[in-house]
Order: sequence, then structure tokens, then C-alpha cells
Amino acid sequence: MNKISALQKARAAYAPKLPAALANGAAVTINEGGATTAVADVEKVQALFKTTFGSPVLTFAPGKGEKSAARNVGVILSGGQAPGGHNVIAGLYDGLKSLNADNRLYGFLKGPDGLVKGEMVELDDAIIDAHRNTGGFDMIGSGRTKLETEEQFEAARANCEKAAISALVIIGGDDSNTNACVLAEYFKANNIPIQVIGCPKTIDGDLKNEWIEASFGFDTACRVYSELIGNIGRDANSAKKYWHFIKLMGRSASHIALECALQVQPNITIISEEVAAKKQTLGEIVDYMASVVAARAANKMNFGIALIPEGLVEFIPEIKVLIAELNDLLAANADAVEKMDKNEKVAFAAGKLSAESAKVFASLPAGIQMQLCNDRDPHGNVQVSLIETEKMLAEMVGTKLKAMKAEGNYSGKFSTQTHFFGYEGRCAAPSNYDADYCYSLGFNAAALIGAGCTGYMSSVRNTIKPASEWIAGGIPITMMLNMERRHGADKPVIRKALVELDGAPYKHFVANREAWAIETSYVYPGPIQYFGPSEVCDLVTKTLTLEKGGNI
Ligand code: FBP
Repeated sequence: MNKISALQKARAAYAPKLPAALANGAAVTINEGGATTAVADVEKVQALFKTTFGSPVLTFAPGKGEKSAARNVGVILSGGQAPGGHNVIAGLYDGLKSLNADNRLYGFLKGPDGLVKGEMVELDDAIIDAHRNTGGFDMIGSGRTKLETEEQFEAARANCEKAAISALVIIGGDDSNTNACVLAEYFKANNIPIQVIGCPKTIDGDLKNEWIEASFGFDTACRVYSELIGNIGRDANSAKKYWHFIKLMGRSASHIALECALQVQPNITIISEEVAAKKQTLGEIVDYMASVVAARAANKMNFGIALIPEGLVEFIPEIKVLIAELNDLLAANADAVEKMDKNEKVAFAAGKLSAESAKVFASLPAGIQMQLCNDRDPHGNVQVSLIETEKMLAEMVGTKLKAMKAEGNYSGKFSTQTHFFGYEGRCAAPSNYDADYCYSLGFNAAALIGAGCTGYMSSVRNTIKPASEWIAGGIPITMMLNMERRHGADKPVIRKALVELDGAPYKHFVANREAWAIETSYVYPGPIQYFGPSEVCDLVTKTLTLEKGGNI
């Protein structure tokens, strides 16, 4: 057996909390809401999801602990790692065993690929117990393969049938839960008796809506980044000589940057959604950042912290248009582009873009041009984690400050350090919030399977309250769908939840950002606490607290 840390050993004994509805096991009493619709493009979504569209929202109440016939279930981890994935599987396992001790759980290996290739392992007490309350996805691995072809669906069916699996749980983000929905529809429409249930995972925090109030992993990841940013803030305030430009993961949405800003109170935080709404140009963003640097320098503070969301470039209007053109161009010429090296790709793109986009493309540093031409992920997304926006902005702000100095508008010193925080937080041991939430999501997925549901996402709500008041149930995934352009074609996808500019978290940030810019008001959250008083161990994100009307 691998050597484990003292913390992991002690943490293995933590018993995650469950909503009251699941206290007697996963055989629950079901309350059905009315028929549902899609968030947009209703007719198109309905036409694509003929058998699963319109299912009701379900809420659960405690059942009487009835047993059901034994069955086999498969589970898949899909997409990027997020703290708490192992607890979803542990909750699912315990929930299934509560329905019938002979129920069996199989883990498909390396994500959706394992389902298509039939690579799986049976999960038993020893495997599950070794992974309770741990970070990572290493129990069964993950992957980003998109399930979309009939060939893949048929392979999935055949592999499930081989192991007599009659239900699948797909743990993933918006794209993976879209896959779950498409697969559920395929099975149901073809009378294949395999249920499909989704669970909301992603550190990005962008898979949320009225019923799914948080994606798991967001809480833990933000706490890890906030600890690091706080530590850097303390270093900056001690040495007083560096501006730290910190890019934070989160793909398109700025939820992580905003949550970290609320936790640490840095001098600058760029919110991509605001940039898009105000149609800010790259030049305007640089001007704003330089103005804060200059204002602090005037107060003899030649140091600071700037947070930059990973997906920023996609939200700057002129770069967004450029990326959309590049996406279509690269998709339409995929075979030819695959054979090109980085420089050839840049030259090819520059020659085919519209005049306006070609101008924008030419204005970007060569490194960024290459990064924008990198391969898309299997879902057609630009891999924003590979674009070094923090370095680009540090360089551009430096150039702007030189010009301001020459004009006599700035007299400080500007030395930078750049950082990118993402992978540091994705596999951290889950906080109490994520440990409890994930275990509940998994246990609740077993309840949805027991209730015979398909095409549903496991939903656990009211999580700012003690777990005994959490509301468990299921949401039809079709409710969250709309049509979007991917790989040059319109596809049904779960609508991403971006930062809402009329939402309480953003408003709180805006009300304070000027003071945070000029003063040095850093808060140092410190590391996640797993043992100790509830007020340091059982925290809820500031984002969720404010969204639910609380104070921070
Ligand atoms: P998911 O949407 O799959 O949860 O991905 C989260 C994420 O960490 C993003 O924040 C980031 O852009 C991306 O994964 C990085 O992908 P990779 O792990 O392939 O480098």
C-alpha cells in the first residue's frame, strides 16, 4: 500500500453529512413538480430530445428504507479534476448499498473513453475506503472524450450489457453533463434500459442555476488559490517591491477570480464578464491597470496584486470575434492545419482572417498568436489555460507605464512576478463543504437511480444552511440546454453560468474595489482547516453566501 500522510489518515475517518431526505437511505419518497422546458431555443432542443424533454423537477423526502432488486451501476469521471470527486463515488457506493447490499458499482477508467472501450474496474469496500475524503480523480481517472457519435453510444451500450450495468453516473462539467443528456436520450429513444444520471463537477463554478447552486470543487479550489494569493499579498506587503500578476483558472467564467477577490481583497481584479458588457478593448484594460499602479506609486506603494481570469481574452470584444473566426477557420481546415507547425498555423490564419481580425491578430505578441492557434479541446473550446494572459498584461502595463513616465504622469518603479494558479487547487483534499456536498450528490444519484430516473442531474440545494436542511432531488438536464456553435456547427449544450453583473457577489466587489485598489487591505485566509471549530472548518464560499442574501 502507498504511504499516506498523517492528514489523509485522520481525514479518512471524517463522516460526511447528508441531507435529511437521504437519512434513511437512498430509497426516498418522490415529489414531482410540473413539466419543464429549456433555457432557450426550446423548439430545437425539444426536437433533439424527444423522449427526455419536459420531465418534471423532483424533490425527495425520507423514504421507509425499502430494498430494491440488486443491480449493477457504472460511474465515470469526466473532464478536469475537481476536489471531492472521490466522495461523489463513495456517496454513490454507499447509497447503492443502502438500496440493496448486493448492488455493484463499476468505475469506467480514464473518463468516457473507458465506457467506449469497455475498460472498467469493480469498486469494492477496500477501494472506496482508501479514497474517502481524498482529492484527485486517481481512483478511476478522467478524460475529455466527447460522447457524440452513434458508434460510441452503441459501444457504451454493448459494454454496459456485458457487465449487466443498467445505470450510469457521469460526473462532469457542462460539456460532460451535456454528453450525459445526449446519451440518456439515445438509450431511452432506442428502448435500451440503461439510465443516465449527471453530477455537477467543475472548479470553474460555471455549472449552476436555480437548482444547481454550486458545482463541486469550486469551494476547495478557491480556498487553495485564496490561501496562495493571501501568502503572496503578505510577501508583497513585506518586500514592497513587486507587482504580482496572477492568472486564475476558471475557463470562460470569472467566478474563481471574483471569489478569490472577495476572500483576499487584492488591488486589481479583472472580471471578464464586465469587460464584455462594457465592450472594453485590450488597451482600456491595460490603461486601467496602469492607472492603479500609478495611483499606488504616488502613495509610495510600488507593489500590488492583480488577479486575471483565465478566459479574459475571449471576452475582449475584438479578440472574441478573432477567436470565433479562428475556430471556424481551424475546424474547416482541420486536416491541413494538423500537418502545420506553430509558425505555419499563424501565417495560415493571418492570411485567411477578415481585415479587422487580421489587424487585431497582428497587434498581439507572437507567443499569444501561437497560443490562440493551438488545438481546441475535444469540445471545440480554446484551451485558455495555455494562453499566458498574465505575462501579456504585465508586459503591456510595463510599456504603458514607460510612456506615462515619459509624459511625467508616473514616477514609480514597476517590477513584476507572474503566476498561474489552476492545477494547484484541482486535486486538494476537499474542504468540509465539498466533502459533504459531493458525498450527498453521489448518494442522491443513487436515489435517482432507485427512482428509475434518466437524463437527470443530481441536485442538492440550500447548502448555506446546515446539511440537515439541504434539499435533495433531481433536475432534468434538458432544462439547462440551449444551442451554441461548436466546431463550426450548432449543438445543444448546457448554458454556462457566467458572473452576473446584477448579482450580489459582483456588486459587493464593485462597491469595494476602489478602496482595495488604493489601500493595502489584503485579507489572509490561510490554509483550509479540516479539524477545529465550525467557524473555520464549515465555511461556505462568499459567492454563494452573497447569492443567497447573506452578508460577508
Ligand atoms: P472542467 O470544465 O472539465 O471542470 O475543467 C476545469 C479546468 O480546470 C479549467 O478551469 C481549465 O481551463 C481546464 O480545466 C484545463 O484543462 P486541462 O486539465 O485539460 O489542462
